[in-house]
Amino acid sequence: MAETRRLFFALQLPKEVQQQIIQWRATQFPEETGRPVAAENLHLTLAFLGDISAEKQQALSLLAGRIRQRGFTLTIDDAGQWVRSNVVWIGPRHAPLGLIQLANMLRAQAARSGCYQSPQPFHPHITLYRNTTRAVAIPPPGFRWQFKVEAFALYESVFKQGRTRYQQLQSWSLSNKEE
Ligand code: 2AM
Repeated sequence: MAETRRLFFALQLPKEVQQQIIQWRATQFPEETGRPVAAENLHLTLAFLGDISAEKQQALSLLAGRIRQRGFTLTIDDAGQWVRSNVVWIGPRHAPLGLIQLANMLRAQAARSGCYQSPQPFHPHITLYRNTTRAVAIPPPGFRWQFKVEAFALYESVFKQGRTRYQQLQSWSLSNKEE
């Protein structure tokens, strides 16, 4: 069988925002909340591709490189828990149009290339904890991180020595002018 890799398109968070989020997380949630996602793994998924071949990866990279879109500002000011997938997340209360357009484009390209896409609407989020088996108290509104998004990237999910790491394989700039 041809070798496959587990891939997804995502936005990387600025390093300082990753650090601020994990510091805030430590003050807001008790230790038993779940399995915390490591700072360097915090990201916002745009389109999940699943386990795909090198050929399909190449085709999807080519299509991603043809996307012409301006950058946008992202504000992270919402949080919640999904009981079905056992995660606690943060995300934007109002997703910018640029984010929705980018994710929809990548998801449509993925679907046309045969990568299953969930029929659920895109809900932009950054997973903070996994394996949250109990109800978690969500911090009240008031927290906020804001940053410019000027690129998106293709990541591989690598599981090694009991740990998952998201490795950036390729990235594309969004045009400099903000929308
Ligand atoms: P999650 O954080 O909500 O679990 C790498 O695994 C990234 O792809 C994560 O952001 C994860 O989202 C997302 N992901 C994993 N499996 C997925 C699936 N079946 N459908 C959509 N996104 C998925």
